[in-house]
Amino acid sequence: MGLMIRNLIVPRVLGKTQEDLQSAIELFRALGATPVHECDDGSAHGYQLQAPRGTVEFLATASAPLSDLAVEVSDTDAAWEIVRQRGLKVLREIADTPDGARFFAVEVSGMKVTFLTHANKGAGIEGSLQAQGKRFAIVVARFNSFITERLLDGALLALRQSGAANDDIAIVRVPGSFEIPSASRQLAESGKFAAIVCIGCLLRGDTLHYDVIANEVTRGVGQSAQETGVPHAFGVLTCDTLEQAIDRAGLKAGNKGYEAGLAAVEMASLHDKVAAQTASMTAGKQ
Ligand code: DLZ
Repeated sequence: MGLMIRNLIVPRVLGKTQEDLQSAIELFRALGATPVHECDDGSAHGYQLQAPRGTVEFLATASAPLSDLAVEVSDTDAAWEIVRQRGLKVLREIADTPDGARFFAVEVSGMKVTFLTHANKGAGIEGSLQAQGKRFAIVVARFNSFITERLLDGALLALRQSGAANDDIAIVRVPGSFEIPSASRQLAESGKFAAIVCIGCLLRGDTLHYDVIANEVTRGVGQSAQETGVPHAFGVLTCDTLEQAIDRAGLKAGNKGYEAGLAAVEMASLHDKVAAQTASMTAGKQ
């Protein structure tokens, strides 16, 4: 007969009017759910959201379940931040369970929802794209500013979309890519920034010493990252032609400044997580 089941839809009544659905819809969209279907048969209005995976769980228990809905997330702490910003009623504070899961529970539109991450099964630590409360510096070369200003726009967009406040983003301009490492090193050594985004554009046609400069900038930025411990994202284009650079600054090949901005946010988050994880490891073991 083949695969008969296509989808599991769990209807939940959250109120009598469409307004009663709003806070739940907004929360789930903020967490990445995609709206897939909206229906109205005159007596009910339905708004269907889709997550990458859905499972149904049948429970055998003497006690009532804690929640009406359980949502598995990739990062419980990041979801907790999103939920807290909305001032929802907290039913259970974020905590670890004895079997290694991490969870919390809130009430949204009268619905009790548990958010959880299952016990780490060796998947490893991963940074999240949460930049709230963190300070970032962007070092941008003026040389080939036609390109680097577009990369800067991309980096700013990535930082803001990840939650960084405008006041927490410092933009530092340097003459050319060659100057990026020394400026980023000074910023990193200040200890004020969670990560540095380096932006430049080297064109082979523009510089006789293209390879030498490209190698030096890459080495200098890497060295600054390794010796200061502050993550540096590399948004320095090394291209043969202007056309290639234009493609990488917002046209065919995306915007490398945007990608560098996201990498900076992720690495800043990972930096904190690794520090927290290693600090909590049992002393004396290696
Ligand atoms: C001098 C120079 C040249 C020829 N080409 C580039 C380039 O393609 N991209 C870039 O970012 N900078 C270039 N520069 C400037 C050098 O990076 C540096 O600013 C100057 O040599 C002054 O130290």
